[in-house]
Parts: sequence; C-alpha cells; structure tokens
Amino acid sequence: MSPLFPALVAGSDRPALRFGADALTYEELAEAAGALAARIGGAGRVAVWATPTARTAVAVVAALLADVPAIPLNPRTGERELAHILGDSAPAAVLAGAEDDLPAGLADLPRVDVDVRAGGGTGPAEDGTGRAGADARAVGAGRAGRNLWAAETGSAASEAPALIVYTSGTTGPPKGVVLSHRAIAASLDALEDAWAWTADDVLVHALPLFHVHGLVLGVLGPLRRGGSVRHLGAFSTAGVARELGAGGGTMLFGVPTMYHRIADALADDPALVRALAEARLLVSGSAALPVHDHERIAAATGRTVIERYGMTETLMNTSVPLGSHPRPGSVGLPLRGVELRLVEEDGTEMRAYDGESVGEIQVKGPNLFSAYLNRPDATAAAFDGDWFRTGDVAVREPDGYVRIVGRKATDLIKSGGYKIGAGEIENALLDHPAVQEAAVTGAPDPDLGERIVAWVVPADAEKPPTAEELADHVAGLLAPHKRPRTVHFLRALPRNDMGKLLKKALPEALHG
Ligand code: MCA
Ligand code: AMP
Repeated sequence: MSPLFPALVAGSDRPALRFGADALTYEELAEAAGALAARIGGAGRVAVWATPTARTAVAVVAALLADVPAIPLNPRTGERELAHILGDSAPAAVLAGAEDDLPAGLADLPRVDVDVRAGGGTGPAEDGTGRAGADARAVGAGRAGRNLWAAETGSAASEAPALIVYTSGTTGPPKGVVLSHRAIAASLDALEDAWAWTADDVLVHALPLFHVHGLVLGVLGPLRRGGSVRHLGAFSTAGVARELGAGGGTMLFGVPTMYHRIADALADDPALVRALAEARLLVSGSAALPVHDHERIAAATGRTVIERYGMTETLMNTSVPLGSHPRPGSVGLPLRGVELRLVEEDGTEMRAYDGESVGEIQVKGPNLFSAYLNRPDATAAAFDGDWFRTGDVAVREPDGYVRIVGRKATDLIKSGGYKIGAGEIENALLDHPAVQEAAVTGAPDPDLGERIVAWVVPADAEKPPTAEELADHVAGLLAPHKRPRTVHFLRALPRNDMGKLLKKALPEALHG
C-alpha cells in the first residue's frame, strides 16, 4: 500500500516545513506528529485550533497518522459559528498550542497541547484549568500509524474520514464537508502531474489553514511530495519577495486578492519582480483572477500565473497545465481522474465546446468528498447520480479549456477567496436589537473580488446603529471576514406583492 506521506515514513533531515522561527525536518515532523498521534489515537474526532503556525501542521498530520478525523477551526471564528461547528461535529478534544488563548466556547472541551519540538509532547495538564484528565479521555489506545500506510484508493482505510472542513451555503449555518484520505491523496497526486510538483519544490504561501487551499494544497501537498512549505504567517508582498526565487521558494500559492496586491506593488518593488520572475510556478485559485491582474503580473515579470479551480467538496477539479500558452480567465482542463461535464438547467448534458454555451459544471472522480456531516438531505441534493453539482457555471472552449462565467446562487459571495452565504449574515444582522430588517449582497471590489454589502432597515429610524457596530456584531458572531464592508440604511426593503425580497431593486430603493 502507498503511504499518504512517504517522506515521513522514510524520515530525513530534509526540511519539511517552516513557519517563522519554527522549522522542522521530516524526521522532526515525524517525531512530533508521531508522539501527538500516540496521544490522540482512539479519540473520535479532534478539533484543531488552526493558527497559521507549525503547530497546526503537526496537529493535522498527527490526526491523519492516528486515523482520527480533524476539524480545523478558524481561530477568529465568532461565538455562534464556533458553537455550531462544535455542536455539529462533536469533537472529543481540541488540539492547540499551550500558549494559545482559546475562547470560552471551547472551555468544556478537553485540550491537548501541541508541541512542535516534542519527541513526547507535553503531558496532560493537571493544574485545574479544565485540562486535567482531558488527554486521558481524548487519548485512546494509542494506535497511531494506520493511515501512514493507507492512502490507497478503494481500501477501507482510505475511505475513512480524514478532515471535516466547514463551508458556507446560501442559507443556514456552514456545513461540514467530510474529506477522506482517498480524496486528499487523489487530488494531490493529480496536481503532481499537472504542475510537475516534486520533492525539490519549496512552496511559499500565506493562506489560512482552516480551508482546503491553505491546509490541503498548501501543507499536505508539499508533505505528500516530500518537498517543503514556508508559511509567511500573514500575507505581505515583502514576505513573498523574501522567500520566493533567490530566497529558495520555487512555487507560490495565493488567492486573487493576494495576486492583486502583488500586481499593485510590482511597479515600485524590483525585488518582488525578481522573486516572481525566478519562481518555477505561480498558482492562483479560490476565485477568479481578473485578466487585468494577470496582465500586470505578466508584463512586469514575464511570468504567467496559472489558475486552478477547486471547491471544498471536490478538492481540485481543473488546472491550466504547466507550460501551456497563457490563458488568462481560463481554469484549464480537468485534472487526471476528474470527469467534468456541463449541464443545462433541466439537467441535460451539453455537448458543445464552443466557448459560448453556458452550463452548470458537474464533476465526478476520486477527488470528491464523502458527505456533508449529519446532512444526508444536503448530500443527496448536491448530487445528480454520481455527479456533484458545483453550482458554478461555465463554458468550454473548442480545445476543452473551461472558463467559469459565474455561479447559480446569487446568495453566495466570494470575498478575498472566502465563500460566504448571504443568509447567515442576514440572520446575524437580524439578531442585532437595532436592526428590523436586513438583506446582504455582494458588490464588485477590485481588491477582494466581491465586498459584502448590508442593506438595513433600522428598528428606530431616528437612531440607526453605526456601520462599524454592525460589522463588529457580525465579526463577533460569525467571523471577521464575514463582516459587511458597506452598510446602507433604508426605510423599507423592496418586496414584490407576495412579500418576497427583491435584491436586484435594492440600489433603487436607496434612492427612492
Ligand atoms: C477587521 N478585523 C476585525 C474586524 N475588522 N476583527 C474583528 N472585528 C472586526 N470588525 C481584523 C481581521 O481579523 C484582520 O486581522 C484584519 O482586521 C484585516 O481583516 P480583513 O480586512 O478581513 O483582511 P484582509 O486584509 O482583507 O485579508 C485579505 C486576505 C484574506 C489576506 C486575502 O481574505 C485571506 O487570507 N483570504 C484567503 C481565503 C482562503 O484561503 N480561501 C480558501 C477557501 P489581522 O490583520 O490580525 O489578520 S476556497 C478553497 O479552499 C477552495 C478549495 C479553493 O478553490 O481554493
Ligand atoms: P469553497 O466552497 O470556499 O471551497 O469555494 C469553492 C468555489 O470557489 C468554487 O465553487 C468556485 O466558485 C470558486 N473558485 C475556486 N477556484 C476558482 C477559480 N480559479 N476561478 C473561479 N472561481 C473559483
């Protein structure tokens, strides 16, 4: 059987990861993650406090080795969203650094300290902090290591859940996407082909580690190849200039907002131009990279940014192949093992490769998720037979290249590469005492792609809440990236005769 992380089994003094001052070789990572795996083996599921640190990488690798599904938590998650995720996924413990300050919502959960330098890890705290005895309950029989050898497609172990990643829908709270060892291995191996990704690659990025892009591609990807990852902690063009190219980094992964900021900075930053020019591969994903940013980067560096298209539920579906002609605006061809079709509104498969006929993208392949946690209804609704309905709409060029032109649900907003449901923000706004009615839309934004706009009818027209108060309220309940960036106050929301909200009429209502 093929191991999920062959380089971890072999162990070596080759660099595996670096987050600021924390750098681990494969041998050190195997030791730290192996020790932690032994402590959590047998736990049902574990939450991981997913800070952008080496601790998160060690914790997730440990969970994979121990065959314990991991739920990465956004460390900025607000109280309501956190309560939902914990209630839905019922983790047995939370893995976090001893120095991490965890919110009250996690107080009842046994806590397991992650030590990146641990041959043995820190033992269970017996200090009356609520951690006492926690490890003892979380830690089972210590049967670490099964999935180290169990990524082969089709085996029972490879179908076991590896990660549960929460993602927003149009309405209601986020759903837990169950990803198996098989899906992770299949998707990462398809990218090996598409990008000639090898053990010699050093990946640079600054993505958050509680989503697929930063965690699966950005951390598990390099580890599966036996290469290494350097995480910047927080995104900055200075960090990219330092680490990429002469700094040793060969690949850069980012969301379009990051490439937009890079494009803005290039004119005055020759070191950044050099770093990008010297990199082997620049990849953008999670949302569309505007053609204008593609062109600015190509003009300044001579390099083409490659786009790939993925989704939490499907991992990666398509990519512009390495070495192909520049195709700004295209997400390329289906990856190895991925079948992709376009369907009409009524589900009829479209045969056209004409660059014009628009249909919904459906995909199938070993890269797909297993289910939405506790949501058989939503899982069933997401599939048309074996085909997963992505909700993205696209055209296919005569040579098969896919161009995404939009998405079916207007109530899904992509801001900074984060998927955000309008409904969950509307519900959060309605919980504010000074809000009587609320609607949320996305507006084009040059930096974020889309910006969250709230349309609010205040309970008292004389004393409306401030925009900042409402942003803080949403950030506190859900997450800061879900906060409205613009708030409009209205006397009433536009509705039709049936009382249905007319979102398209909102701008008019502002002036009405
Ligand atoms: C601001 N902040 C607040 C508030 N306002 N905190 C609390 N309350 C408030 N009212 C804080 C933020 O937490 C943050 O803190 C800082 O202010 C700036 O926040 P923000 O403006 O939201 O950040 P930004 O600078 O605009 O971030 C841009 C970004 C970010 C870095 C590009 O959007 C990002 O990391 N995006 C990546 C999303 C991603 O990985 N998506 C993948 C999912 P501080 O400064 O301390 O941080 S898609 C996926 O996985 C699929 C599979 C795919 O295809 O990839
Ligand atoms: P998420 O559910 O957060 O994993 O986001 C997945 C969605 O991001 C997809 O359904 C697409 O709408 C969008 N997406 C990801 N990559 C790209 C891309 N390269 N171009 C356009 N949209 C993308």
